[in-house]
Amino acid sequence: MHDSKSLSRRDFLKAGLFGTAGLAGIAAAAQSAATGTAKSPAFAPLPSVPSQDHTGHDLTGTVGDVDTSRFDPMQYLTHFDYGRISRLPTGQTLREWDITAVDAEIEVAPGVYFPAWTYNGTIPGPTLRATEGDRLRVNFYNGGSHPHSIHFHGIHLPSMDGLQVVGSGDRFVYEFDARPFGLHLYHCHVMPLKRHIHKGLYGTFIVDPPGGRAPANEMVMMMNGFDTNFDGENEIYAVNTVAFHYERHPIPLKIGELNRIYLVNITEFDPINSFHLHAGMFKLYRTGTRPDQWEYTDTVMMCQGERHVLEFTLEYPGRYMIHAHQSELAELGWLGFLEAG
Ligand SMILES: [Cu+2]
Repeated sequence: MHDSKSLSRRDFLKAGLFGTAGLAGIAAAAQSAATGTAKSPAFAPLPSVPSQDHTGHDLTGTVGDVDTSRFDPMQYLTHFDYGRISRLPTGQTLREWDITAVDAEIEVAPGVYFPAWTYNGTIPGPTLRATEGDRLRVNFYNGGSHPHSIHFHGIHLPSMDGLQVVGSGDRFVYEFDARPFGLHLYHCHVMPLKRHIHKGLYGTFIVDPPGGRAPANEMVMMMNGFDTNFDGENEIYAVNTVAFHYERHPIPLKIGELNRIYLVNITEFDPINSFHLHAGMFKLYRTGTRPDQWEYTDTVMMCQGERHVLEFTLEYPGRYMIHAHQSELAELGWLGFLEAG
């Protein structure tokens, strides 16, 4: 066992009880422990009585907030990028996007910055959305310091699959038709893959069925994690990057309205992640490719790269907890609330 592990894993977000300074202190401490250059950090011991929320849940969450002017998880949740739309001479719809790989500092918990590689400056990158049969053109520019690519899931020519390395300062145009409909994703596919993915090069890619899906309140949730001290394990987990963000800011939903979550697992280092809804059940459409096939459950386990469409309606007013059902992941940031009213 590595010394830094005992510091970096379970202790990490617990320090959040003491706010930004404590959390940053632990991050710095874990970093120095990993490099073996510094002494023990100055951080406060855990309190003997944990704080609780109004439902009686013990809270291990963070204090304060991230700078939402740079990335607002609440906005990301419901923002879909349909691209620049035009029509080809054949009548086919063309959707075009410009995507730039760029190195950036990303705030993954209040006061904790992660030296990331991103698509268009955020983690996740933009949620790209098209309809089955559209022609897609993605103008990729690698403005980052390392070689990258974009690998899209779905059916297309192998030459458009993102295995070709795009060097720093180089460009590549990915062009293919959107198929099949379902919930897909895109991510960098340059080796070492683990490193390129966990650094933040990924986003959600939705292909709608030709007739669309039933009207619903739609949300995108990418389950992700961050190895803030580069020891090969995540210290922070979240949906949509910021630990505990939807715990501090419950997602407002309407009673009786159909909700649809596009749920993607891109967590690196852990073999699985999971999603659990409290006090409700959802229809689970695996990969979103078969509207006639679903299962009815309240928990789903997902390997890295798996994604599912979840549909549900909430009957009662109040806060419904959502979290990873692996307790450790929940305690390290993957926990939030839906607020029905
Ligand atoms: Cu890369």
